[in-house]
Amino acid sequence: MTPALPQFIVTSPLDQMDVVDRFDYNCRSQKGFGCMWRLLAALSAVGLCSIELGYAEEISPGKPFRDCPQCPEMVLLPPGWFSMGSPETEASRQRDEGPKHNVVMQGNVALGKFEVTHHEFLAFVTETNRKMEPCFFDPIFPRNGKHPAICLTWHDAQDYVAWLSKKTGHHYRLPSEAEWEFGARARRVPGTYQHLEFGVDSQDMCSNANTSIKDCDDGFANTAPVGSFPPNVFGLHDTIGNVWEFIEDCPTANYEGAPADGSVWKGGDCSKRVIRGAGWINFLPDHLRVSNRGWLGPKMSDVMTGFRVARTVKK
Ligand SMILES: [Ca+2]
Ligand SMILES: [Ca+2]
Repeated sequence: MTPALPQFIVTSPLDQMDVVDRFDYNCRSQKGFGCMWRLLAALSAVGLCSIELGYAEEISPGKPFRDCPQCPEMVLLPPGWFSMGSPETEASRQRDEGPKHNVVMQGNVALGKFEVTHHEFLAFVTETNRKMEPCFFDPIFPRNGKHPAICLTWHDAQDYVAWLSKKTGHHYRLPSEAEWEFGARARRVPGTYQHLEFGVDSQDMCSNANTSIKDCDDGFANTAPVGSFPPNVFGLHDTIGNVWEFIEDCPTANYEGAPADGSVWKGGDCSKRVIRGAGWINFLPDHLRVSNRGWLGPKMSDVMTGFRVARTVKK
């Protein structure tokens, strides 16, 4: 019988020292196998060892998978908790980013490793003979099939995930806002600022994300092929920059009453939908902070907004 997944606690953004510190704290009053299991799970979460996590499907954090040849590549997020939102002292902070609150993630959601590409979305458009805006086929700048899909609406994204679910038999959907922020907060370099994925240094951002920062050159004037920049600790690319990403949730005035379990918040102004992560057209520091929340009408589309998929993983 596979032991139940231990409830270890890591912070996200996380690094190896975070995990070791938390392990020490969690195990201070425990001894024996339970404590060792916590350590193995913690080390597995940061890629230092591999253990069977007890999922009904053979999926584990850090190992990308794909459910069909046309499907987006996915990465399972590890269990853990994080502090969602921004502190009141953060530069350019907006009121809808608070209050900061802890969110516990159960390790049962995978996110797209990349933003959905034009080629991936085109498979859906072609198979279903879907009518799209001309801009979807011919944007105002050069791009190829590996660039993120743009000029699509939140409803287009919803129909795409429904198509994926029917094709694969798995539950594809858009990420909740908490799932997206948890995935985006996994910093790549230990020691960088916790409220940003990469830090506030322009060169650091330029080396890790496609934006419109003016004082350095990230190599891309418009969208970039997905995965042109390094992944974060969870293995996700382009959470910050490249294109804004549609979220399942509706915008809210603040986080008062927000769920603490990573689920979609059933409320807010559903004449709009949340978008996160900013894009190739944005500058530091306002929109490129990982806490920043944007919105777009569900029937609106533009050359700056795309999405990444989420998929529920059975445990
Ligand atoms: Ca750029
Ligand atoms: Ca993005």
